[in-house]
Amino acid sequence: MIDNGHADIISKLGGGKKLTARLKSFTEENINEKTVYSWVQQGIPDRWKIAVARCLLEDNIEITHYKDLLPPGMTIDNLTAANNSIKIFSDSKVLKASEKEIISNVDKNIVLNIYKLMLKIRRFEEKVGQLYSMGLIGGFCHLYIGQEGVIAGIESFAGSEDCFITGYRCHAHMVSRGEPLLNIFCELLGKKGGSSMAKGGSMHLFKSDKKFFGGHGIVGAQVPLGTGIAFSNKYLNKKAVTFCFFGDGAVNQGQVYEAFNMAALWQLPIIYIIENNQYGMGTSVERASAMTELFRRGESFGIKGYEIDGMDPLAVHLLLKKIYNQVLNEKTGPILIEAKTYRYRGHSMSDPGKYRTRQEIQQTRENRDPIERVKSFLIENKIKSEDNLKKLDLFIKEEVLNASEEARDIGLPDENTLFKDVYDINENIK
Ligand SMILES: Cc1ncc(C[n+]2csc(CCOP(=O)(O)OP(=O)(O)O)c2C)c(N)n1
Ligand SMILES: [Mg+2]
Repeated sequence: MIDNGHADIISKLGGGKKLTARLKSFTEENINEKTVYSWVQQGIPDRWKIAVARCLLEDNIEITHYKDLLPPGMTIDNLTAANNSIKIFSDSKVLKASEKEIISNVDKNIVLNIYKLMLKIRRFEEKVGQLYSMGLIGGFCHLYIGQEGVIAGIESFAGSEDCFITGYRCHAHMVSRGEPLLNIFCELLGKKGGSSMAKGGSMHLFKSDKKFFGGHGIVGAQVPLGTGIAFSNKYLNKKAVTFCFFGDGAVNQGQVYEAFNMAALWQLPIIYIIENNQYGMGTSVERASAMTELFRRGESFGIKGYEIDGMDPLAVHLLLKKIYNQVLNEKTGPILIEAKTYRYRGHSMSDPGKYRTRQEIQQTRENRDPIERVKSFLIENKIKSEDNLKKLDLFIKEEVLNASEEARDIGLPDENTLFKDVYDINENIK
């Protein structure tokens, strides 16, 4: 019987004290006993109804009489089905690692490798920016400067069989997969020896033998494509995780959710990584997204989500490595990561940048820069001296400069390769 209060339900669930503890463990909310007791008279408020319905369900208590516990559109069948397969309450959460945890758990060589990779990416991208300004690179060009911590943290534990796919901001992913800088410069400059035979350019870097599947210009398209790669790995019994990167703008594309559904349904080995740099082409997340906790966007498919500070590459290494191992070995199915990051340069090289202040960029650079962060870690923990790190920077700068000079001296591709590998609707692939 239901009147205004829910005394009956609360007593069936063992009383207010027991129910309070149970709701706390479900939801991590600090609900107090007095509040739960007040429901005896006042009824259970809407926001707690599903949690209570779930308790009834778990205790095999008939809930048909308590239909008013369910929100509009939800039937008892829905609830039962959800309880048997996916969780109603996602375990999505924000991940954090303290300096102490990092010091005791991350190997020094890994810290150094992460630093080297980030520096290589940054110096490479700075050079690309220069070459673009000199008119040597055609088409669109999107730099990754500021976001290096995300890819470097992930690359530090990824295996050579794991697959990577991203959007058009893809130079860093190609560098991190180990493609020689010379080949990437050649691709950007449209020269012979370019990674995509000089036909892809900045947005379409691709190297399947390094398990890097692009470089895609259509916002969000990499999500169903990456999901397909993960499907293939599962179908062929390959032990590999797919890392599928996309932006905070792409997360609002419909195709992302179609892909999430399939990935969850088929329990595919994929980690989706939203690189939330806070802006699309010029629109902030707050202006573009109705729900800004992007790591929770997979919840309705039962995909667990985690937010992480993408400007803290050592935390990315430590915390995501555990999740990666679960996906790889325990076959947990898809996971969604939101890496909070920031790009210092414009959306592309032709962005006037009027949608944010210089001060915002400067403050992020000064306080959150991933390279400076790891540099301080290396020095403070006496892994490398400041002098050592200066030398390393000079070495990397020279490596980048040499590759770029060499690429500039290389000729254009032969004319007869121009139409090779190009899809022709009449003659298929030439
Ligand atoms: C389907 C589609 N719509 C629009 C565009 C134009 N466009 C290119 S990049 C971009 C913003 C994407 O932002 P985000 O996903 O946050 O990635 P970011 O550039 O920040 O890395 C838009 C709207 C496109 N390329 N494809
Ligand atoms: Mg963005």
